[in-house]
Amino acid sequence: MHTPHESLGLEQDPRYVANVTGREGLESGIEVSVNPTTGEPIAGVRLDTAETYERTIVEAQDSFKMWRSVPAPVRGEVVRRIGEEMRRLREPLGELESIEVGKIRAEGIGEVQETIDIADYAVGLSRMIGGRTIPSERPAHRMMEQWLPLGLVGVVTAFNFPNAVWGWNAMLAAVCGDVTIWKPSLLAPLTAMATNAIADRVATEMGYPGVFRLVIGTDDEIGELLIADRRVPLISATGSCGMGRHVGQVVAGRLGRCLLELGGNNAVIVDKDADLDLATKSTVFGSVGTAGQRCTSTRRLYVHRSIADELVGRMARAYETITIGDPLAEGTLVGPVIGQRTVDAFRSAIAKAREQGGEVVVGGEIAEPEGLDGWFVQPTIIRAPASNELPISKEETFAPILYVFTYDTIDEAIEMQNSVDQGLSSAIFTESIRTCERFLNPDGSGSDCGLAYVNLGTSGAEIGGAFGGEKDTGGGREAGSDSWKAYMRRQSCTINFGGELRLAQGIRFE
Ligand code: UN1
Repeated sequence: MHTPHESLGLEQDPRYVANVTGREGLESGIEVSVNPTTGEPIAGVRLDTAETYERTIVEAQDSFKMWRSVPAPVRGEVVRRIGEEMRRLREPLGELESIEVGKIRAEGIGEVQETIDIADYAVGLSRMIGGRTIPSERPAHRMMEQWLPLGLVGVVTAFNFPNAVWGWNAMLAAVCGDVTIWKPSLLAPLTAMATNAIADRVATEMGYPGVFRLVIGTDDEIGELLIADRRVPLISATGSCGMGRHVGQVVAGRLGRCLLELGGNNAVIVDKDADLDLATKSTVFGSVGTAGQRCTSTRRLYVHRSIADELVGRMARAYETITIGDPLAEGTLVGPVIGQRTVDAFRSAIAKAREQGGEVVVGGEIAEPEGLDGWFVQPTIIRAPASNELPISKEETFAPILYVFTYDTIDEAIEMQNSVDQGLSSAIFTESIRTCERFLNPDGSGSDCGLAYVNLGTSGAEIGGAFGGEKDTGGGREAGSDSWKAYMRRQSCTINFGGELRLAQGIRFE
């Protein structure tokens, strides 16, 4: 139905296999990317092998030696041009995301915008990476710290943000002097190829080939090689908690560095004095946006008892008006989920919720938009039983299901919101400064998540803040603030510019 736009140059990529039937399979070394809207194959991708992986890493080590000696502001200039090229190709690239992962057009384009934003940020950073000067306890000594390029950065991404999550990592890594080895999800290899090709082409034209590298392969083969590779000092991985636990252990086993951005199970609290209009609109976007397939999607809603029926009624009415269908069609708000496994997980979660006493308020079924044979589900709201016991809500199901709970006191609401294993994003709607500050209490007794929003939903972070979460979310931070430090190594330098040996701690050794 839709094909990737020719301006993306996919046809020129030697990995690209046009005219696939969908039956190629892994034995042939070709992975077929499938359009989740129609279930039809889009194109195939020739997979990397242990051999091509090895070659990539060996070559990347040479690229790193070249790149690290390029002054940081010049590296920033390369990133600036990459950002410009992303601007130029924002629409076709965003549309490719719609075709390959089913995001609605606005969200596909918005994701590329997120890469553009982080590129802009990285350009500024390239002139600001600095170290501190620290007073020395000894006369005629200077202490300072400097930040040095780290080396090869392995970036493992999930299907749901096949462009921006790479951008957060690769744009920062590039200005920091590192070479990126990107292993994208096999559910979104075409977006990755198109994205990486833009960066690689710009850098190569400017005389810096090989800074942005892509390895496409299975988790079992290429993923395992990458995470176990001592030549790759940092692995930045996005995906499920289970995946992160494995990656974390393998990387720790070789004393490498890990940046993990794993599952979320994000909640919104709506207090009695909230602006319900704002709370409704924000929570609908948070829970059904990207068909509930963001790590930041809203999965739980805690509502003050006095307004619970009113808010759930408004939400249900909003859900009923949502157009589910072709993500590229005007007016569609919810596209397909990524595949049959998600449909199965959706069904199983709803069955469990029912068994556990949950009541389906709206949705709960497979959706069948006319003429489309892909994987669609209805955005769903489930009310927990009066006991608030609904064990399934502690799990992250990557689908548009929202569980609703009722509370009486804000302390109770915060406790429930913090009662899950994951700690990515959280939000509260209130007009009260006391409630707001209770949620953000600097003593740490409020939200236990890496992201906390007031009068905003749980998804849709700007790149300027550090992005990531606590507990089983993995603790990593990407994008803005001082996240760049993960991509560099710190060196504490002490210079004696006097003529005498002076030992620290006043030790005399004469
Ligand atoms: C993700 O789902 O892995 O905050 C990333 C957001 C986006 C990023 C989501 N800026 O929802």
